Amino acid sequence: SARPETNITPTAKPLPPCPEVPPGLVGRLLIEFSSAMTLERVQKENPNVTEGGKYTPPDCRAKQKVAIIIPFRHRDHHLKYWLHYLHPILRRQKIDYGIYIINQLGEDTFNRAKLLNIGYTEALKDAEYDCFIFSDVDLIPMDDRNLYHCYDQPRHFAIAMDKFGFRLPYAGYFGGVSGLSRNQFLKINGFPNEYWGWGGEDDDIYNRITLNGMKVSRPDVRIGRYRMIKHERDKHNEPNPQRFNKIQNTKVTMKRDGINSLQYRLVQVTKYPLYTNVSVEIGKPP
Ligand code: UDH
Ligand code: NGS
Repeated sequence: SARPETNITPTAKPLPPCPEVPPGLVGRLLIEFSSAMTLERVQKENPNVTEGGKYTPPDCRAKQKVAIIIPFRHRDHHLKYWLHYLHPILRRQKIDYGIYIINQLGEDTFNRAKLLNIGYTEALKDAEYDCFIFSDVDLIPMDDRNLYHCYDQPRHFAIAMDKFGFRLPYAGYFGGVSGLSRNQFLKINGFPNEYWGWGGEDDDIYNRITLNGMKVSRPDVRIGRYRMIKHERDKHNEPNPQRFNKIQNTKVTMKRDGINSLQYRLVQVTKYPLYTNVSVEIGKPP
């Protein structure tokens, strides 16, 4: 019998799932910050990154959609290197991702963890992300086997930084680059909003994770290596004298201070070719 010819519409073949171990990884990388870098060059080298700094593997279906969140103010020089190194690494890792720069407007005291909470919130307004990776702008992985996706437990990626002699500075260190799934993030009520200035907010996040019955997951020390771009201490991010006291009280404060109490003013969202810029007013310490 004749087939109904009108039903023959060409349908795209469904993509296979991305392999657990991406085949194009190269392992150890040479990372340096002496050659000049421009956004034009990075754009030319990454033609498949789409507006807002997004990328989806063309040949396989990634299990997770990953938002990469960077707390930011006055670090354009570092951002160029970060984009130069990370876009190709993430592409080889077959990550389905978007890059979000959370830019604190004004010159009041910096607040890293609050910016990260804003990044989580704003990224979810943009797309249905499953996984959130929080990275300082000056940290570049030295090995592409350090896969930027989420794990069964909250992940600490930057475990062997050059400035610490390629070791953890202390067992509970959770700074630099970390990653939580949406569920893991909500389980700890997100991050604290009340750490103004430098220090302690990463320790508070570590406390939240362990107090909520989770454990930090880490890569092998030979793989979790990082270079930090050397720089002077920033203005308006002085060490917070309250930090030692505050990290003693996470168990109490985490219930009221977190994603459930986040307040800020969204001023502008701009989609650039290599990243999405989210500029915000976050207030100042009481
Ligand atoms: N950040 C900014 N702008 C700032 C402050 C911080 O973008 O003004 C972001 C940036 O992503 C940075 C991250 O927040 O990587 C963490 O900043 P930090 O100051 O807490 O940490 P970092 O280790 O510097 O980069 C600490 C002071 C180092 C002084 C060393 C002097 N030799
Ligand atoms: C701890 C800080 C952390 C910080 C870590 C590494 O002492 O926030 O040092 O700092 N905790 C407190 O101050 C309570 S670093 O050597 O990178 O400047 O991340």
